[in-house]
Amino acid sequence: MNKFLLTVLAAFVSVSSFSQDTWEVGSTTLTEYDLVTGVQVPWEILWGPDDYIWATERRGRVLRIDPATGNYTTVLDLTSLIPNNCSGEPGMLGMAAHPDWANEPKMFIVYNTGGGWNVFEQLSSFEWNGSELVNEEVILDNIPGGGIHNGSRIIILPDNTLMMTTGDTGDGGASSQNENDIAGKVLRMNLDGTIPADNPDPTSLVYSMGHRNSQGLCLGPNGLIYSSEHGQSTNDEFNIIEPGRNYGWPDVEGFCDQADEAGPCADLDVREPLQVWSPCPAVNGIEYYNHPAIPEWQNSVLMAVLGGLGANYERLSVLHMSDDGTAIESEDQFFSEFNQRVRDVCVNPYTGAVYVALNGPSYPGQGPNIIKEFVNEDYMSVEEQPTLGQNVKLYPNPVQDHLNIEFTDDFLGASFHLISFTGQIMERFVIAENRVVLPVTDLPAGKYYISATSGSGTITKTFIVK
Ligand SMILES: [Ca+2]
Ligand SMILES: [Ca+2]
Ligand SMILES: [Ca+2]
Repeated sequence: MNKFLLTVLAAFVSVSSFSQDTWEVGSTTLTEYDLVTGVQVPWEILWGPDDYIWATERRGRVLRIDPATGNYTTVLDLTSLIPNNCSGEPGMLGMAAHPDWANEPKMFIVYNTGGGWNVFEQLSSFEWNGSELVNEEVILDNIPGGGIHNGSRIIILPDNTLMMTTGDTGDGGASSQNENDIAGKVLRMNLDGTIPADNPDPTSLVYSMGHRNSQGLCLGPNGLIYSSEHGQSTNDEFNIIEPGRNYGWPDVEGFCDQADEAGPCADLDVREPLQVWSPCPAVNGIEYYNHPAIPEWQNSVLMAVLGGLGANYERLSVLHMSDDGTAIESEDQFFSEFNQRVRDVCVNPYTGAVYVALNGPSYPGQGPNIIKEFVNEDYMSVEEQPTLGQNVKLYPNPVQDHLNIEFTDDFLGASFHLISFTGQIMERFVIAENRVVLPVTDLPAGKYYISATSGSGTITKTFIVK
């Protein structure tokens, strides 16, 4: 038996012997894993064209994560440019991959610079050279920014144009209704930042207007474009984005259902949302789900929900769509038990697993955070993915006396840290052998994680002391 097979077999045995948390979704059982622990406010997570998960951290870093092992490397670090010590809403935000990755391996990334309320926003592309993102090219700069309400999600449309949401920068919505201001809008541009000839106004990047602060954007079926949008204190919205339409803010919030909204609704021909939520639960990243691995979630939009300022409503919402995608028929809610702001979601196209980025218990989010995986293992066993590169395994888990930690060869001579669940480094160890036995009898009961780093990247693994 060769070494690769042995590794796969060992992985199978150790995974199946763990007692992991599971979640019932109809007749499907989802098993929960901590893919990565100890990251700092993961904002965008996406499944990349290279079959890695790419994540922005709001503080200004891009991580590239092996979904099979959780091994990650930091491939871009702009933390020195991020406003306000990376502590507020501005930071590194949305990201999308170039649609022709094989020939043009580039990531498009939105980030803020400046400080205080003197904040700017820009969209840049970076080239992937196989180990990091380099050669920044500015696609669009001087986008108005603020201490709050900077958007911004980006997606690539099927016609290879780029769509970007911008926030009203906290100006009360003056920019949102000013067609000459690119704040408070959905923008559409060619990949070099120029204006597509078939935009609603061929001299403007503006695709739709009257937005407050949209932080969710995804493609649906039949060419539909979905967007989630933060309301002020009521009327979080879920919209279908249509060219040249006005979405009402600040004259109209949510539906055209108040006496004083009748005038602006008619004058601006306001496009009403599909659904609203009041008080605002703070709707965020969205992804269309149609994978057979979780049949109960097919033809739905998975929507990350931060929880609102009172931190009462955090969850992953599953919005079940009508057959034609133009209406929400019902909503299911999951994972409010974590009491964690849910920021974004992405999907493994092979296994149908869903990844969820958590941002801490309260506004505006703080680390250390987890990116969790929820997978139907009955489905995954049909379509096994090979384990690539370095790995770390812990067992037993939960543990009472001695934790066994197995490291692949890359880690020999490197070190690992034992870290409390709130992020304090408790101890550092040098990795001299493939298997390390860590006595845990002196540790108070609770959750911990280890973080091991070699030249090939970092792996974090969570464990529980009983
Ligand atoms: Ca995403
Ligand atoms: Ca609206
Ligand atoms: Ca209304």
